[in-house]
Amino acid sequence: MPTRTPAPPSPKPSPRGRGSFCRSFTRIYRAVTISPVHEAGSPKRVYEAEETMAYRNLREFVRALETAGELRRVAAEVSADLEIAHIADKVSKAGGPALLFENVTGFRMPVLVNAFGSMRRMAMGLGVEDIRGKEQEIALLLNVEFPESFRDAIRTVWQIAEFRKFAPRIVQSGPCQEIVLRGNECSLYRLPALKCWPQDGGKFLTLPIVITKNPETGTRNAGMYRMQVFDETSAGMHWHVHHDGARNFKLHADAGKRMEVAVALGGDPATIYVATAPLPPDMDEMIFAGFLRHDHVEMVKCLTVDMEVPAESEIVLEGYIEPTERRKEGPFGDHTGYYSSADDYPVFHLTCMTHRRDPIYPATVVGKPPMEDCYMGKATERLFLPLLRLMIPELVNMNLPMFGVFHNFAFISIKKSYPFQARKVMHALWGLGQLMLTKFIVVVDADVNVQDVDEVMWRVGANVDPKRDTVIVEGPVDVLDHAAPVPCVGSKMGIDATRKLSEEGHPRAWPDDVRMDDATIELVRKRWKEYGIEL
Ligand SMILES: Cc1cc2nc3c(=O)[nH]c(=O)nc-3n(C[C@H](O)[C@H](O)[C@H](O)COP(=O)(O)O)c2cc1C
Ligand SMILES: [Mn+2]
Repeated sequence: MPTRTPAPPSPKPSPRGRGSFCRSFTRIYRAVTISPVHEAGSPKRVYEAEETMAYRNLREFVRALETAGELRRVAAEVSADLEIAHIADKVSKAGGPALLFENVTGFRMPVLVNAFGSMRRMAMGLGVEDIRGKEQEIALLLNVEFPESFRDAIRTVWQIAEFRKFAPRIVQSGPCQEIVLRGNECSLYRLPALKCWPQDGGKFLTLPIVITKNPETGTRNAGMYRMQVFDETSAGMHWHVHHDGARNFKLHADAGKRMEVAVALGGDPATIYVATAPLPPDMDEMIFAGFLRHDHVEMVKCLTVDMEVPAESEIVLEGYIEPTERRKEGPFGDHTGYYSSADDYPVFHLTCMTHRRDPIYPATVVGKPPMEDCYMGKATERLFLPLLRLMIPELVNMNLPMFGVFHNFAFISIKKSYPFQARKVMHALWGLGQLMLTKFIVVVDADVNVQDVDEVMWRVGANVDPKRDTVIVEGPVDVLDHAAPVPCVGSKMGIDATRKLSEEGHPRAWPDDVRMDDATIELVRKRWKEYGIEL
């Protein structure tokens, strides 16, 4: 086991030497005109995408966080066994900063947690001050829905070609391979993996970018799946059956083939984020990372497997999974706020470990929401909304509230123009990627602010006749849903809280919302000072 050194390294300046806050790519988009789909009918508005900045690697992001007052270095000696997790939980719940633990008992590597643990830090990770900047950029890219002219359509195709331009680039060498460990030297015990909660089955890698390939097409997939450290060279691979990693594994296993896997720890923040993003199967997350960064992700070839990893990763684990081998993984204090119980999962075998000379070990701690993963989920809510509008044009807005841990609740607003349209939208969502797992979908009208949970619940209370306006379906549910009687199989509820039409079984007139008239609002506004009331 490596010995601890008193002064773990601060991140060094980027090797490219483009200034202290090296921007690997800076680009100001021209002012462009978009017609936001969710405001159909409103005048066209000019959208000027903000200047975007990509980080080259994790250490550059750490430095930017520190400069922005968003990171605290902890010099006191702390244990990777529960202590870091409890500190992270307290800080996360208090809305505190990212934490870099520089002195972890028994380890040389500093441990970074909570780097994405606020909307600001999540946005910073994607190179913007506000995540809505990225949402609009994607809306613009995908503005294929109602191209108003042939020119619009051409522009769209061009923009999608632009997207594909950001495929990763293979480079000959990368800092993630500065140190190469094979044979006896190669051990998972070198990593300060965290034990997060008292009943956890062991120590887990909690922020790994797990890279696999579809054996038939060769397409790469990057997904984030926790890995339980079993011993020096093996770890559990906790990919849920509904996720692409599991799908790629099944393709190997069905053919009786051993599967090669590469795991990257660290990398630039966009590359870490995309491993959590629910892209359709067979879409390489690294292209999406390139798009988000406005720059290619550079990848290097692994040394013992035929895979590539982001060259700027902090640490890389190379290995394989046998088609039939399974081992009990868990329990694990999960992001639902409950323990997920132990179950059989495939086993990753380590063949080689490479890392930077002075690696930072990235981790996250999940538990009762809100925690760091919730901000990553919120980024997904924003970035994927424009994509959903391509398939569900009446969709106005979406709130996946943090307390719903992304598969329990979706609050959806729609522009309703025909009977049972809310139901059509529910079924569409239950048919779309990971949204298929949503346990409760609440649909409201376009004028309701779905981000205001009180308002949504007020409309549910007021607008729903439970017998008429709810629908219960059966289907696949999240692996982590412990309320489902059978794992992965259960029921889901849709609640239609829109104004009802007569064809929907509501022959009575629907009342108007209580609202003041414009003349009185204006009168009161003008006379406000006279009243002497301070608000
Ligand atoms: C911190 C964190 C931990 C996660 N852990 C797991 C996990 O252990 N297993 C899993 O299947 N998904 C996990 N996820 C969710 C997946 O990363 C996410 O659904 C992703 O879209 C899967 O990618 P894929 O569709 O390419 O497989 C986790 C997400 C986050 C943010
Ligand atoms: Mn995927």
